[in-house]
Amino acid sequence: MRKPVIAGNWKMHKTSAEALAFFRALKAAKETTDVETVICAPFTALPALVEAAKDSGIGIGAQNMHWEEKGAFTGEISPVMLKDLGVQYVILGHSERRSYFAETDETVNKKVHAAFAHDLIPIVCVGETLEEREAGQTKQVVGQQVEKALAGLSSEQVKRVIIAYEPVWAIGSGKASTADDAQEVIGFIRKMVANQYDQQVANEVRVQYGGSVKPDNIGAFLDQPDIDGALVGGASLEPESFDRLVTASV
Ligand code: G2H
Repeated sequence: MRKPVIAGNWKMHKTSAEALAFFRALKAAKETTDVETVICAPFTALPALVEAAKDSGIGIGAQNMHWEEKGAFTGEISPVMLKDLGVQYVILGHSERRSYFAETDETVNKKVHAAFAHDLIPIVCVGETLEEREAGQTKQVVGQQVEKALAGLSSEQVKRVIIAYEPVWAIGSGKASTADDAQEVIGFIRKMVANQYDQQVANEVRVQYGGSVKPDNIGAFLDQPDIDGALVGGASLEPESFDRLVTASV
């Protein structure tokens, strides 16, 4: 049985004070143990959130990191620095990073390895653009992203990865994928993992859907056999809404 993961991706929203106010107002997310809940916040809000979330059962994640431990990389944050803060998760390869900050499958793969080297759980984002979908290339594109992101990982590591399938056209657009379409792609991802590793690894790896998930559509995604939760942007910014996402996932 795979435990669903609901992860909020706050993107470039909230100061430390706003993050703390959000955290204090959470209710259901602090009470449930049936769903793994994670908040991925801007770097600057992470220390306050990690402190506030101690013993709450809610995990805290970053939204990116460099793959090197240290060095001349102005403006970057390393896995060692995240670990030092007490962060447990890190989003890697989000489509906004791929399209605005030149993230590639190769850099995502380096970061995934670095995450495991420092005991951070990677939430690896993949997804096709509208153009690719309309050209019938969804599975080819997503398959290649998954294969390259996971290259060189052991079976035990792949079991711990969280993959987030986020069709680019559904992100922040208010136009979510249908649950059936998301299931088709996520089922395909799981089959790919079974072919490349084995059925047991495929049974354990968790694959989320992301892209315009809201409290009133999350249930349809979680009813699908292969969808193990959601990576949520806009609807994760208000505590009431985050609580409703978690409640709807139990
Ligand atoms: C996709 C998602 C969060 P939103 O980026 O990763 O954002 O839920 O706002 O579409």
